[in-house]
Amino acid sequence: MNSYVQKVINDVKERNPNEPEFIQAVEELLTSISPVIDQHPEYEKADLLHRMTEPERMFTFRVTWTDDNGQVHTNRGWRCQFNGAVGPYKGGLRFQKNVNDSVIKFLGFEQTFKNALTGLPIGGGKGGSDFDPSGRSDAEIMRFCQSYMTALYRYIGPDTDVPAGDMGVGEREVGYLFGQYRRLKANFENGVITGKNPVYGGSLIRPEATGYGAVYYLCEVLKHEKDTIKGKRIGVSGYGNVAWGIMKKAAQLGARVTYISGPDGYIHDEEGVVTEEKLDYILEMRRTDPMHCRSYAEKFNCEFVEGEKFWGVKDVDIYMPAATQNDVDINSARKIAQSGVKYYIEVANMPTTNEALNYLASQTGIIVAPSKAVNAGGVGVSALEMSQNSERLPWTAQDVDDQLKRMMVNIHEVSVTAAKGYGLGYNLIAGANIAGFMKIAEAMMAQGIF
Ligand code: 2IT
Repeated sequence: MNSYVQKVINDVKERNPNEPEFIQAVEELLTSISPVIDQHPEYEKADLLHRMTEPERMFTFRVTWTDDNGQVHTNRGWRCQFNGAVGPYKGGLRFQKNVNDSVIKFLGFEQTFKNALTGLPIGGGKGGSDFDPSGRSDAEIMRFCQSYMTALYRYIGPDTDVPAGDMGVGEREVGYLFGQYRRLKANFENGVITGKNPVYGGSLIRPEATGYGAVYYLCEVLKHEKDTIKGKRIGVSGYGNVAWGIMKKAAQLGARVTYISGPDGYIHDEEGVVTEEKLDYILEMRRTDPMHCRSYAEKFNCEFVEGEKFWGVKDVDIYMPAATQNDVDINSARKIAQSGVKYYIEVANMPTTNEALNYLASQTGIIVAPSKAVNAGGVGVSALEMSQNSERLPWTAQDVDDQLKRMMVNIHEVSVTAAKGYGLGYNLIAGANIAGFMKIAEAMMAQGIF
């Protein structure tokens, strides 16, 4: 490995000792762009890698709110404005108990390169809170969101930093957050946040975009392998918004999602989550009980395996981890390799440990696609939402979907080209990392030293 890359990885470890997820994301990216640094000594002179691994700005704030019984609670809020070299900071808010500095920082780092890959002018950011929304009433969620936005609104804006949803933040939360922003600023800047209801400026297809984009990207991989999506069985971990989009698009294209999973176990539905009734139930199950998917098996009379993950089952053609970070470790990866599956398409942000990812990509013959490329359609359509807001003209669903498809074809294409340019063959991980990195690197180099 390049010695400057090695030094920066060591320094990041030393500087961020309690941030394993952040270190993991940095190590993954820097390892893969090492050949680029070999060819660009000017990047070391400009100390580009230390600069790129330190957020431009990151802050925490207190979020106090009152529950329905009059009890006051105090949570911590975060916003990480990681890199603004190619556009206003852009990235979601995650409301989940396990959110901490490391999680926010890794997500902001990943977001920077993902957003660069979309080809649209958006920098990288992320935020959230350790607030646990489960079991909270609508009124509690509203008060929490209002308090959160009261602390944040001075530091964001349509040309500054544009949050969106992530885990625990959907259209309802985005609505409360935007309402409070509008109230505090006494204006209508709906480009300040994406993932809105279309009735006040949200984009059509945004709810589906991450999942649809992932399937469009998958189609490009299959095309490259002279294969087709028709008839394919897909195992998707998770059953959130992203997994739902995958199920819907897979069904439209003649494939089917036959395994899904939740924190409580996994479901095997050999017929696939393909009917409108089943797809609607996925959304309802998510809304009413985000921790359990068992009820799907009861309702549709299929197998439920309690407390297990499905990695390793042999009756699928494609694995798509779409739950959360580090869902697949080396043990799961070994089972996946033994299953004989040919495609491993990451969807959630950093769903695979580095050990597992390296193993799958280099020792198994499985084609591995990285999340920062595969899930970029979500934030890509968020950028299209920003365009619609600034032109004050909503686009049709067809317009958005066409752009999304083109974006995913392009992300695959630039990744393939970038990897080939460094003699790495059909390496989608290195390709995505190199292509995203080069865009950020060139923008930073052009803007002087800071
Ligand atoms: O991880 C992600 O890309 C998101 N949560 C979406 C971010 C966005 O700004 O739409």
